[in-house]
Amino acid sequence: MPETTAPVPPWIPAPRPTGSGAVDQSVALWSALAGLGLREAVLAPGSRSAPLVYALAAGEVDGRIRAHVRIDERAAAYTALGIGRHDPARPAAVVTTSGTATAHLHAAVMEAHHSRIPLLVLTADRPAELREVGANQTTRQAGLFGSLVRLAVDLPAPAAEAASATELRTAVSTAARALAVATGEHPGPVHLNLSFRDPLVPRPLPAEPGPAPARIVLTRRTRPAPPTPEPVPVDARTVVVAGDGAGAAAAELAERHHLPLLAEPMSGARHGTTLVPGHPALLREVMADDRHPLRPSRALVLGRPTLSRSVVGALLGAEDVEVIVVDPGPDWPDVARRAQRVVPAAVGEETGPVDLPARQRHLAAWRTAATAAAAALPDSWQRRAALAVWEASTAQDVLVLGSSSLVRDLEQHAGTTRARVIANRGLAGIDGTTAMAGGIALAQERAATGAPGRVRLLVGDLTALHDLTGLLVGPEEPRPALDVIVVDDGGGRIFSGLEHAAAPPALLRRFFTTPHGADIAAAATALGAPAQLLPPSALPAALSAAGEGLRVLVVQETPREVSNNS
Ligand SMILES: Cc1ncc(C[n+]2csc(CCOP(=O)(O)OP(=O)(O)O)c2C)c(N)n1
Repeated sequence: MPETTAPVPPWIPAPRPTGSGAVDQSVALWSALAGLGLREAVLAPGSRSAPLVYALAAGEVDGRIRAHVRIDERAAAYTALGIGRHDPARPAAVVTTSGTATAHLHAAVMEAHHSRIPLLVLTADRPAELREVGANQTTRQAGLFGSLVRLAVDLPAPAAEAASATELRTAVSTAARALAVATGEHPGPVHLNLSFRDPLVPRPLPAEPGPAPARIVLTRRTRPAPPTPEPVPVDARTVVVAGDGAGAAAAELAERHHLPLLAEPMSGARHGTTLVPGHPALLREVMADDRHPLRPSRALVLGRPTLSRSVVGALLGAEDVEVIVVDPGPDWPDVARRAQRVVPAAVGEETGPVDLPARQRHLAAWRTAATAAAAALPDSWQRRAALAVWEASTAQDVLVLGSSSLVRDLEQHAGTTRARVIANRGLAGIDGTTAMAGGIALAQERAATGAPGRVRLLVGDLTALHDLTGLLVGPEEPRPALDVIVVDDGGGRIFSGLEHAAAPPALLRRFFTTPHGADIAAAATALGAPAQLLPPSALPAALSAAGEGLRVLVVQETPREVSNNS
């Protein structure tokens, strides 16, 4: 079902009275959001949010917003986050009932804030007369997300039987503002706390429904224009660092000036002729030696680098390296607090004459030395599994990476890619990853004009176990077409590579590695996701086998029992 972009109407029809002010208001709200281009809503079951459910089926809204239902609110929120990640111009709404349900959205809201992903959070609440009096499932959820949201509105409940013209106009204008802010200059999450008074369901109308306005103005805010590039100095000893979200601009900048490109896997810039694959190990050597011939004197930083200490600490923290950050947002990355300039977008300006052959030799030296430094690192089956998934991903595909060692294996050892690579690097949580990838897969399928590329998720076993409910997609729900590849090495491998490796083995094992003994393939199967258990050698063939729907490939070095439950 490819998407179409309909023009935004200047107004929406006022909802036909439903006998419930809460449902009237919800119809107006969805109708406004649909008019402004919102296409997807992820809902978790609950009673207080019922008006929003009934309203989705109302004639004014029906068929314009696709609904997805998830039992776990965290999975619902991460699914919505994934939809917004796929196309930030088309964010999704997540809807919950009141009470503890709202707290389960917090992690996804945090990630959306730090990753600048639009996300519309709609929480249902009791009206003012039922707050702070011990009413069931009623808590202080207005403003719950604090400074993590770009906008928080606690909308009063409309009148019980019918929403007034002012109440409807307020809901519509608030929804329009929320969507505009979420997708505006500083994209991110917004929160509407919606109070609903009984009745929560449509009811037979009284004989004389009150007068309703014929139509309600729909505010459309102009999208922010892309920033104007500003000149930034470049010379032979400049490198380009591409972190999360850098995009192709980083690769273009590096290529135009023949500069070494140090690009993270999910930078959107892991391509081009100047990419230095395997840069982290080399950079450790380079930055440890003041007189190293490859030592840079300037770093242009695009996107937000988080993966390698050799980049974030050693390079960007070095006294002899001038740091220029290219970022349009107010929360630009500058962990070492050494950025001399921040520009919203950049165009390189050579500081002197360019000796092209010398620059090409310099670049070749970077690439050769990086390959040698990477080759000296110990091999692992986990790395080979990660590379198999990387190499299976073509330009039409999306590869979603969990947070942990696999993304670092790829940063160190993967080559170029034209696939879209996505990771929750906002806070690098191991939570919600499967649900987020599911959201991406749903959006990918909807946006495709032809056959959609395959969406694959690559995660460690703890990350997979942390979000098992991300696999729980009910039989009546649109099903994401997603391959979940779990590299199951019996716990968190990452900690053995950090300073904790020096801890007593029993302590490292129990408190950091966290062995679990869980049968992930069986758990996935129990949740309705077909699963296979396989050795690393069988992964390439399993990846190329035509996958349909949601399937889980659990890779173990020596599978406890090679099975095929699919
Ligand atoms: C929600 C959350 N809790 C804890 C962490 C800390 N953490 C980072 S990586 C990791 C272990 C991940 O293990 P696994 O998914 O098996 O990947 P591996 O390290 O084996 O590659 C943990 C617990 C986190 N990032 N997010």
